[in-house]
Amino acid sequence: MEFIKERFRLKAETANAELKVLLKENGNRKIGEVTLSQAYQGMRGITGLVTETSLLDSEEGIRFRGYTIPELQQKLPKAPKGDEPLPEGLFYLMLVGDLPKQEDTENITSLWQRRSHVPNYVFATIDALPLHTHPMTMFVTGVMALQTESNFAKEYAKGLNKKDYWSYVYDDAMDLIARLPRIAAYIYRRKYKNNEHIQPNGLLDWAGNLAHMMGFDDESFKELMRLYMTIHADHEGGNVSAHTTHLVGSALSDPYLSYAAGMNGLAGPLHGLANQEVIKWIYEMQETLETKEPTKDQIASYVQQTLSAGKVVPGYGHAVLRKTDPRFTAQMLFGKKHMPDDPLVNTVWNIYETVPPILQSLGKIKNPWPNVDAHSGALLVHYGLVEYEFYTVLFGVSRALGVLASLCWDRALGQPLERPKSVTTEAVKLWLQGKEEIWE
Ligand code: CMX
Repeated sequence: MEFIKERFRLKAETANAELKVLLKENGNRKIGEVTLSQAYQGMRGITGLVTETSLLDSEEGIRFRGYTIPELQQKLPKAPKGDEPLPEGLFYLMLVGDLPKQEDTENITSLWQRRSHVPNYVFATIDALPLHTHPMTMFVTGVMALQTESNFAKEYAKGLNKKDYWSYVYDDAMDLIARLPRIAAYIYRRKYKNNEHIQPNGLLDWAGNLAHMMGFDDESFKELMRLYMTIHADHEGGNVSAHTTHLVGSALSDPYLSYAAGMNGLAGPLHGLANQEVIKWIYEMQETLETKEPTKDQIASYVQQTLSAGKVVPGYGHAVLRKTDPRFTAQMLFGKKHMPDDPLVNTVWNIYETVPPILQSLGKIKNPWPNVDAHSGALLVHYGLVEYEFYTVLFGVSRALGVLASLCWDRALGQPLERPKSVTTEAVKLWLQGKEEIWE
């Protein structure tokens, strides 16, 4: 058994035993109440999910297995001469629950390299789509074509003991994560680089190889990819991509089906697609104002135009966070280190100084601060990755680490089919009139 699989098995075995006792002794304790507004308004603040890999604090931001992003930057293993954490290490941390050693991340790099073969029919399936297809549609199509490779689906069809679900989900998760950079890079080169593809480099780490296959061999771009793949990986369980992957997986849909479903959610403009929307919005602002470097006053007037047109300011606001997203801050620090004079990056920082007070003054927006998507595009543009429709694919490759590590835990802990109760407004009205008992 692979070393990481064996460590995960041992952790899951202990966790399962602890959970049985915990639920036996405390299963009836209440962890919250649900208001009518919550049922109607996107279930904000309802605690109804268990996700082991990360936890989001509205003031402080994300912690992965207890570690903040700056702590991960300090404690996770790095590439030779690199400063940024290797996403392999974050995956280990999320799956096993402990900080990895350098050799653990190196071993994961090798495991993913060995598992990274993508059959030709997957590329042919992507090729069948017209070139104007959005990269996220190509990406999900590629993942779906790859579903024929699912070990879980094959074994389930033969008849699988539920105690062994986790083992095949783990194998699928590892295969899928290993193959995603190939698929993403293929889409990028097909759509934007004249179909001229670049073979993987067997000496590179997972994120470094993605950069290489996309055609970006600059060392600091590889560092950006390592940071990018780390900070976008997970944001606890209730966000659309994580929750969808978990929900679809609860039907015992295999990891390919579950992850593809999650990616369809990530492709929405209020979620991961916001990263392309931010750059698109900045380009439109530059065009409207006829300047590449708008002043803060000009930005403020453009923000007002956006709001009066009934649109959202992309990259700002969050369903849970109530402060500047530490994923934004991590990217800002990367920008200050690698490209402090880049005009677009400086515009992102000027927007950061301009937008929050305007949003705050509206009185209805719960979080006027930037989220992860407000910054990522400008860093990519700096290195020449200007094709912003592609950005959500990068987010998606990273998000695989968190949602698939979580899916392994879901099956290892025997999480059941998810099926919350819904009500009709008619039933609510009757309940308010005292004519309906609390519904079953
Ligand atoms: N610009 C303009 N209006 C905004 C806004 C923004 N950035 N953020 C929130 N609002 C509005 C909402 O649309 C809502 O308006 P109505 O009452 O008229 O419907 C009101 O403010 C209250 O919303 P909220 O409770 O503060 O925010 P939600 O939890 O409903 O929504 C989010 C959160 C992220 C969807 C929202 O802030 C938004 O649309 N932001 C812009 C898109 C974005 O950046 N998404 C990426 C999030 C991170 C990620 O998942 O990648």
